[in-house]
Amino acid sequence: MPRPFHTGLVMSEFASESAHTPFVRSLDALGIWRLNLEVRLRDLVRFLREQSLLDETAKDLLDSLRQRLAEEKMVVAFVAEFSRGKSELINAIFFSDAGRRIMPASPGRTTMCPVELGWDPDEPVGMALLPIETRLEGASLAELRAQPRVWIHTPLDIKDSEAFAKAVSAVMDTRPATLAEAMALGFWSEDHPRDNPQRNADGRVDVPLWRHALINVPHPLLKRGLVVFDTPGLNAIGAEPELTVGLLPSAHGVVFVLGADTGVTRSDLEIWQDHLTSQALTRYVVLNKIDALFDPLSPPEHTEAQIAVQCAQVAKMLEIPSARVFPISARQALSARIDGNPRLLTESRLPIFEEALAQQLLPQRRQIFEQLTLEALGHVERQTTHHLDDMRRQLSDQLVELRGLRGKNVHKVTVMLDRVSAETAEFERCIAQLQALRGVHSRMLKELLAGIGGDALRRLVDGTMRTIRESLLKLGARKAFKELFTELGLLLEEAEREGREIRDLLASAYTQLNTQFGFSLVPATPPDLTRYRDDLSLIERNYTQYLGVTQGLRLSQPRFLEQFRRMLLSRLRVVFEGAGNEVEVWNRSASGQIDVQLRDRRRGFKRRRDALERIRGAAGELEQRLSELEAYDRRVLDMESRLAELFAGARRVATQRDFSVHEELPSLVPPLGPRPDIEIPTLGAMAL
Ligand SMILES: Nc1nc2c(ncn2[C@@H]2O[C@H](COP(=O)(O)OP(=O)(O)OP(=O)(O)O)[C@@H](O)[C@H]2O)c(=O)[nH]1
Ligand SMILES: [Mg+2]
Repeated sequence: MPRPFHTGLVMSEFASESAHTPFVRSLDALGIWRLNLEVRLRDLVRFLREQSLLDETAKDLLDSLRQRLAEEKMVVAFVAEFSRGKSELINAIFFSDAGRRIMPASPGRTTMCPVELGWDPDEPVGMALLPIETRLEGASLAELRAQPRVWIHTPLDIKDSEAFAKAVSAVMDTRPATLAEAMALGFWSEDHPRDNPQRNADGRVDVPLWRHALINVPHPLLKRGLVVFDTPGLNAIGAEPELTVGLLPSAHGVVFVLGADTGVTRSDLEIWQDHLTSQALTRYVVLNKIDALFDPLSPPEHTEAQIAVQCAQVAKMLEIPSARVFPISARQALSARIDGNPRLLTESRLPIFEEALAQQLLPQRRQIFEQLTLEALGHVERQTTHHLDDMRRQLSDQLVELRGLRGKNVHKVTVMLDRVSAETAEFERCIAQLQALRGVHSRMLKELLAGIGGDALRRLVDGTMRTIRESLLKLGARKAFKELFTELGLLLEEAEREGREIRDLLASAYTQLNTQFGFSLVPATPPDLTRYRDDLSLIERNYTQYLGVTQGLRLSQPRFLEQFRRMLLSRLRVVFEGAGNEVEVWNRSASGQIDVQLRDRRRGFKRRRDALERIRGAAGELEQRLSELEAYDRRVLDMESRLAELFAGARRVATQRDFSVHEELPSLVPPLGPRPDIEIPTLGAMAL
């Protein structure tokens, strides 16, 4: 069998071989779908901008959606007791194209720190290692990510897979440490002797050199937004709480690996129960090393039956349906892919597992994007339609007004000019009311935002931490935690109530402004914060789970408690900042609406006056102005139909179910050219 790849391959060659796996194909299709959608949204934004229909809020909304589409990551984490074959499995799924093992995989403890594989084009190709000593400072991983200087950076030569693998082998690095040091770093605990590492002859123990490794490589899959986490076996999971409460819960899929040679051991079961039973996780259980069950002296059916029995046992012990257990051989799969041996690959059963990943994980991601996109499109479409309807209404009023001037004498025009001046003065009286409204509105908004702001959060969290510190018993900690989340939920409820109050204020002010000054202001519904409440419950579940496990006891160490506090605060901040942003966008769109209408109306008055003055000066002006307005009216109609086409196109792509068929781009609407600088006059028709 010819070897399809030799060592020393170029990264771009990865794609051709990887493209055969279903996971890769689906991820690719998801990538293409996102790209198509991104193109559609870009066209829509361009058109809206050219036609001056893109206000700040719509722009923010569409920009952030496009950014999410372009940058959104899909995180898959591999978790298990040591030596179950996590790293080997990652090699088989993602790195077989390198023609060799990239992630180190060997008997015994191998991967010593969590390894995050991803691609960020703004960073150089390479590896960044975070020294383990950073644990002593209590800073969370999330905080340290933003400080490139504390990481050790090593460039990676991805063209040379030998050198690549050699550099990556740094994730195995350890160094001897005294017991006191190991204890301070979280690798030795008198309370959990079973988890402690073996002591060397000199009484010291080996501790990992690194706390976290980031590998940044332009692998085709990583380029499509996949992030893969390889984690070290047991002990380190407990020692790094961030893994449990931050990383694993936010992963889109978690692969739990068991060994067919060992079955479900007590420590496998502990990891499963302590870390992977949260409802929100999409979990896959892999029974690896089925090749170990192969017995040359027995018929193949015998091995087959044994695999089935083991899978059933695993399912029973983990309390999951047996269809969620995937028997595979990572080693066979890797070697089959390196050697280009399809029979061995089928035997390894890896493709069945990959198919399952592809079938479930990716459509889930797609659905989330679809929903976000449809919400954003709906919002922007309502806004632009409203704007265009308004334009047409004003145009038709103006046409009626000017048509009424046909055959009238100069005196009539002068009378009309006076009326315009009087109306302008009358209209400008709205300014005082608008200012008063703005004052009340911004005060209410400020109060709302302060209620869910960083200070409020910190106060609550710090209070809880004090209680936890004082009540060293786990029970007290859990109770304090439960209360914290009840309080946090109340903050969101209060924000919603204040949001409704703002809506009521705006609604009554708008009604008055509309009748008195001819505005067409519409109050928008305040944002529904349910999503953030759901996020809170998820965080609560993860943290409560963490407090419930043996590792929770580590909280009695001040350093871990501090790290725990920072992590919790930073996760809560993300939730509350999200809620705050949504409230702000909603409020900005309310004030934006007033600004736009005010500006339009003022321009309208000015244009009307200019037009009338021109008409007074020259007889031909009236007809010319009328035909200008008629042409503009046709143009607005045209804009409407083109926009409808653009929105429909974006929706079509967003809701496209079949990943593999991607619609031919761009049957795009031909350019309409920028909107001419004709101002549309406003205000209702005046009888002459
Ligand atoms: N027979 C057999 N051995 C395997 C298989 N998969 C992995 N192994 C071997 O099992 C050992 C452990 O594999 P690793 O990939 O290092 O395991 P790990 O889960 O990453 O372990 P840690 O990094 O220590 O947490 C290595 O020697 C692998 O070659 C398999 O499918 N069959
Ligand atoms: Mg490993």
